[in-house]
Amino acid sequence: MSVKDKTLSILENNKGIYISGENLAKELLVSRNAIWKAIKSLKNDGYNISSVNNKGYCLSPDTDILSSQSISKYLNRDINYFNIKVYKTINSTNSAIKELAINGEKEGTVIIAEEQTEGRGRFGRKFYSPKKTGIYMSILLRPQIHSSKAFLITTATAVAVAEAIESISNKKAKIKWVNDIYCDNKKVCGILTEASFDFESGIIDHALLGIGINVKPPEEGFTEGIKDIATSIFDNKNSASSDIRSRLIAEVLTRFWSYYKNIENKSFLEEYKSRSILINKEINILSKNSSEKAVAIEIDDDCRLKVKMEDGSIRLLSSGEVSIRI
Ligand code: BT5
Repeated sequence: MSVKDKTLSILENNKGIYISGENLAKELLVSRNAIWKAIKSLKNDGYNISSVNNKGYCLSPDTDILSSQSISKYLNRDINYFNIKVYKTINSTNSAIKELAINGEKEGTVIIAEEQTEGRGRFGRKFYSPKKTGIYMSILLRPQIHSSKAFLITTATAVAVAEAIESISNKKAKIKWVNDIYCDNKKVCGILTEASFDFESGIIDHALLGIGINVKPPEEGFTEGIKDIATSIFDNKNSASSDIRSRLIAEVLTRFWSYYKNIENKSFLEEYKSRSILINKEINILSKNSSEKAVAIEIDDDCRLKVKMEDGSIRLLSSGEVSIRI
């Protein structure tokens, strides 16, 4: 870690508290001039750090900038599995992590962005990713599981996100099969898992787990196309603490990791089923060229949605094939 990164780490852990340049220099075993340079560079990055003679430096408690330091302070020390990289703006965190995956990057690398210019959903759809109010992150995974079980990654993540949302807010989080999280009957989160596997064995080489969460209302509101279906966890940007996104990321990572370690045990499946908003509801099954009505009956242990069609026939839907509209 550079002096700048280490300085930020100390300031993040002591937000609102003055620390003298001398103490910072002592702790990091560098000169006071090196600390001064690090602070200057952090200020250039937008950090509000006040410097007062005889007191030292203080990071404003209102700081709302994502960094690996702002997130790591909420991660339990034994979760040193994640290597977190944060970008101000990026086209898509899934696209960025794909490049790393192809170049052999190891499991546990996480790319997070303050904003995405080309955030992606499933089937080529877009994911609106405005700056400063949401979480856009992708995790590189190398699970040694068969590609037919890739759905477990999305399922475990949906439960991890729903639980994480409830741990930092007073909202109830529900799951819309297969990859959406809903609060107050509107979508707050979408999950996009893209996997590449060995053709001969069918074993996954890498999976790119993308998670997009609307945490606070976007500054310019939701776009026309989604304003009736999308919402954010917090209704008002002032009702959430400044570091809420960092806390939420840490909660998601921690919960996801605990499920992912033993993913084939499916310990999250019952929770997934119980949070479903589709059961007993009339739904529209959308595939490439058609829309059919049905009633959702249950989710089975392979996470397929069992539905009753209008003609009374029963169908089992797999996640990769269809979308559901309520
Ligand atoms: C998803 O697809 O919801 C998966 C979204 C995954 C986004 C993450 S962000 C980090 C990573 N990098 C990426 O590029 N992507 C991942 P799907 O189920 O296909 O839903 C897409 C649909 O959700 C759109 O067609 C809109 O109707 C709606 N939508 C778009 N943006 C939204 C938003 N911010 N909040 C709620 N709904 C949205």
